[in-house]
Amino acid sequence: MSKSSNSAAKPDQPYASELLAANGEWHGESLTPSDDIDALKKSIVQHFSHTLGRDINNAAPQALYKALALAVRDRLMDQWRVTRAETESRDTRKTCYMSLEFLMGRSLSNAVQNLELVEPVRQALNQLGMELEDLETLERDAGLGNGGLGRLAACFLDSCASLALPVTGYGLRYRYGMFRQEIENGHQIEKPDNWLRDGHVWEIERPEHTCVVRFGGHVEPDNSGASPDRREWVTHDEVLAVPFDVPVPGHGNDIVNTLRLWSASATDEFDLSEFNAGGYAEAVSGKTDAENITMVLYPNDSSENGKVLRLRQQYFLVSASLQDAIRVWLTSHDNFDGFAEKHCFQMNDTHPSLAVAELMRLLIDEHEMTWDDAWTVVSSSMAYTNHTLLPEALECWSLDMLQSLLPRPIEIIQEINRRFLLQVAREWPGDVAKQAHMSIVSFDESPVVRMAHLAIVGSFSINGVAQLHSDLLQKGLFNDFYRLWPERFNNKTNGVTQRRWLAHCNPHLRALLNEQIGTAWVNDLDQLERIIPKVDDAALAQRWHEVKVQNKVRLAKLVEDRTGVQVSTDMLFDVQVKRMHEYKRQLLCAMHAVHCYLQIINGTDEGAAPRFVLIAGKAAPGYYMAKAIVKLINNVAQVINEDPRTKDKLRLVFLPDYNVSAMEVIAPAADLSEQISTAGKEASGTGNMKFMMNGALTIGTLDGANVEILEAVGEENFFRFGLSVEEVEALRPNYSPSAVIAVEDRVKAILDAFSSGMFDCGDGELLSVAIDAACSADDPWMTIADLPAYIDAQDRVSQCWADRARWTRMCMLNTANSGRFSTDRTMRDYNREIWNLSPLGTQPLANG
Ligand code: 26Q
Repeated sequence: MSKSSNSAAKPDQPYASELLAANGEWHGESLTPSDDIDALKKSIVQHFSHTLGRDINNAAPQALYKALALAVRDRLMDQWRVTRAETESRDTRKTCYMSLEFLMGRSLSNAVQNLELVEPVRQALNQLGMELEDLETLERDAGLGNGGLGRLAACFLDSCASLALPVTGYGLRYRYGMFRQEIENGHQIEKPDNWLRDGHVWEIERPEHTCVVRFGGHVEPDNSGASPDRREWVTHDEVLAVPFDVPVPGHGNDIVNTLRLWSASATDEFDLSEFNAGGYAEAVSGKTDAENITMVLYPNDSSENGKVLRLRQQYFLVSASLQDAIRVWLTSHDNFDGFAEKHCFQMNDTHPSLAVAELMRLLIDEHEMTWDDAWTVVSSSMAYTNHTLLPEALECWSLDMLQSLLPRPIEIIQEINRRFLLQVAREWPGDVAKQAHMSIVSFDESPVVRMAHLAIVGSFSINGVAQLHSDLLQKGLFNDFYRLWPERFNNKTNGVTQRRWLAHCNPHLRALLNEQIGTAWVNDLDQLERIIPKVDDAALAQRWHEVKVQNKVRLAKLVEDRTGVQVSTDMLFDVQVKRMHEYKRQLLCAMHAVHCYLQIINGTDEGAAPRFVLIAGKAAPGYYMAKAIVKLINNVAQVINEDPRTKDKLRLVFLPDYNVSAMEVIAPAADLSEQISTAGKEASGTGNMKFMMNGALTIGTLDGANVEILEAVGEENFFRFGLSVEEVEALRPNYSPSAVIAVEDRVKAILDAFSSGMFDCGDGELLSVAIDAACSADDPWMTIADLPAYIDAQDRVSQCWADRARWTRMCMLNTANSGRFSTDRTMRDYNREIWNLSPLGTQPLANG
């Protein structure tokens, strides 16, 4: 679509004329063709007055945002149609990325940027008397994810579109996304996130592609003779899956991929028995059961494990998505020859792993394939990404529940398992323990289905998300499977999209980089290395520093608006933002803040950098300990911030409601990035990459992708501390926090301060729960073991901070070496080693 398809005529609606008259025409210089600006203006005004039916005399800001968003969306539509037509009609391989979460954040600024319309839009708005930044912030985040895994899926979509890879995202359209977090009296309070309340401009409903998903019932033999393996699933519990498509624009390449989100809707077949008994209203209200399926995103919460609604969500997603892929295939094929070669179904963790059974069911029961042929298709098109090593996070579903909700899929899972166990028995003859250990269905009295085992058995590719994590999967958690099928295992280190996480969120640094090395880095992040020869340029370093200060001003304002706490931009901005979890050890960060505070009140703080410690993140609503840590941080913050002795020296803030948009303000302003998980527990981390890209220095353990960040930037530009994975495991049996406390005065002083009641603020119970857990020899996270090394590392940070030239040079080197943490690199890796897609607009690969 051309960028200036409309003529430059002045808008002719009365309200539009008023709008222009009121604000005056703009007469500035512009590099953008004025017809483009005029066309945008006309479109904005047209949507405002006609699509939205609003009156400029009392323009609600939301309507102004929407009018702009619609004008931008219009410019995606033609490209979207073309991309969809090519993706669906080309007889080449495509990927369906299946995920229960897509944490998209805001879309307007992303679309404007990827369409390369920033300047025309800015000018059109200026001429209408508005600012792009003001309208952008009116958009609600699409918070359809918990954290890392969901945001990763969103970054993947951006990179795939930008690389012109035919990848469709499949997810759920939750009515309520990730809860909003409020802090009351130091406690986390959850509020529903009704993100669709004002409508969502970025989705197009496609009722014509509605699918039916079935639940419950029972299975009967099939007498049709269509396939020997076919069975009849008799059920009357049907739910409609209605797709809502969200455009995913590539950067500057005319590609618009699709994120297809399914919404559950009741069929119009009411419960006839109720209906005939005169219970019309009762019959209709039965609909809510079906519609509840996509009502709410589950927070990542072990207390929610095993909930039947979550299982319904998972099956609903995979059944609808696979039916959709098959529907598209059958529009241009009359059999399944070649289907496996032309599809890859990438499962984002085990959440969509029922896909293995569901694709078997669809092929055998609905498309008359034999078991063996169907298994060939499934096991050569499914791929599984693991995101966790924590055993408690591995999904298991009770066999009973599966049997009553999904009687046919569970039958298939049992048969997959039966055949798999024969293979195990051939490999390890007579080793029943091995069979018990590897079995998909556990050998317990109340058996459970281990979803990771199902995913592994059904997939041709199994990957971890950072080198260390992938190594640990092969050596530990999945070792038996690795020994059986080494060729299936691989690593794909995570990344983040630099379009959102540098170019968009850090406009001052973007401008400086553009001036120094040109703009090619936006699509080729390795170009950032061209900064390396310039890191000793003092004038450039000064400007780099000034950019950071500007970003700190912006964050300081956000912090003051949300918490009332004022912070100076002269302070070291020391930031830990991520989900609240014991393994991430926010407690370590809080304990260091207490250490700094004690030094100040004891007058022993010489050499300590003035610090603003910022912590943010949501605790799962049922995660008692994580909530206790939130309360602890808030109490410590209150004491520190109210003590006049800390003025200009120390601030601690817990920023409520951390989300994607908050991170867009936080990452560019951070000086120090806290990546301090217990070694071996954080699969990768992606916040670590966002901070590095924006030139923050990392204080971190050798965990997840931190290892690769350190490798990229060098020991001298990274504050490494703490036990390694091997050291953690070696120490664990003899771990004794009290032995550490006995020889470490600094640690003892911190714990004494807590036990003195200094931070109780009227209720200290929750605090002692958190502190006692850390002081227990059974503390799995070994916080106290790493505390002395952490304080030492923070002292090195303080020393370094005192030498601003050195500090800034290190920051520049961090940005310069962040190229490999682009999801463009990650997606090329997936494509080279798993997907094998040929980019849209090119000739298919020879084997494609
Ligand atoms: C489980 C059961 C019931 C309901 C929800 C869940 C659930 C939901 C979300 C379980 C896990 C998640 C999310 C996990 C996650 O975000 N993992 C992170 O993935 C990132 C991307 O690979 C990594 O960088 C992080 O290290 C990893 O923690």
